[in-house]
Amino acid sequence: MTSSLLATTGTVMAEPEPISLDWSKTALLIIDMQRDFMEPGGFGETLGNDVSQLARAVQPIANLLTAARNAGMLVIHTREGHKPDLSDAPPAKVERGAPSLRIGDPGPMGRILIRGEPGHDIIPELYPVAGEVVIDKPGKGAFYATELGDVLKQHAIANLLVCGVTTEVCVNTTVREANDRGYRCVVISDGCASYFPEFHEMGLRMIKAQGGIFGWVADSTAVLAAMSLETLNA
Ligand code: C5J
Repeated sequence: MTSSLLATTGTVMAEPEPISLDWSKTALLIIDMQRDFMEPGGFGETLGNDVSQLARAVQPIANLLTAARNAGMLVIHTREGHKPDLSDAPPAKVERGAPSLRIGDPGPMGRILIRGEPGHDIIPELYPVAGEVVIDKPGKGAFYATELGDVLKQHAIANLLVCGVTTEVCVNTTVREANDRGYRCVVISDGCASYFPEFHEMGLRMIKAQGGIFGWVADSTAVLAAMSLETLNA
C-alpha cells in the first residue's frame, strides 16, 4: 500500500450499509491503548476488571496502523489521564466507587492515570511514531477539553476510523461526540474491546442501529480490503 491511496475513494463493507470514504479526508483514531487500561496494576484493574479481555484488540489495530502509516493517513492516538495536581480531575470522578487504588494513588506503573507516569503511556505494540498526533484527554470523550476538533479541521478530516478501548466507554463517548460534530465514524469491531464482552457487543450494536444512528461498524479486514483494492485500482 502506498500514499497513492490518499488520492482515491474506497468502499468499506460496513454495517448497517457500505460506506464510501475519501481516504484523503479519513483519519485513524486510536483511543486510549494505554498500559493503565491494558496491563495488570493499572487503572482498569484497580476497578476490578480482567484486563486480559482487552488484548484481542491489539493485533487488528496494529494491522490498521501499519496500513495507515504506509498510506500516509493521519493517525491520532488518545490517552485518558490527569495532571499531576489533579486540577483537571473532577472529585466526582476521583472519589467514585471503591477501587483498590484511586486516580493519583501510587501503583506499580506509577501514579494511577496521571500524565507522564509509565501506566499512562501507550502500549509498546502501538507506540506513536514521529508525526503522529497524541491527544491527552481528561474525560471519556476525546473532544471534551482537547484540541482534537482543531486538529481534524486543520487536516480537513471528514471520516474517522475509530478503534481502541473500551468499546462502551471512551470509544462510544468519542463516537457520539464526533457524530454530533458531523464526522462519519467507522468503528472497527475487532479493533475495540471491553472488560465485558456483552458491553462490547451492545456498544457496537448501539452505534449501527437505527440506520447507523451514531456511525458504521466494520471489522479491520473489511477496511484493509477496501484500502488494498483502491491501491490496486489506483
Ligand atoms: C474507561 C476508557 N473505561 N478509555 N476509559 O474508563 O474507556
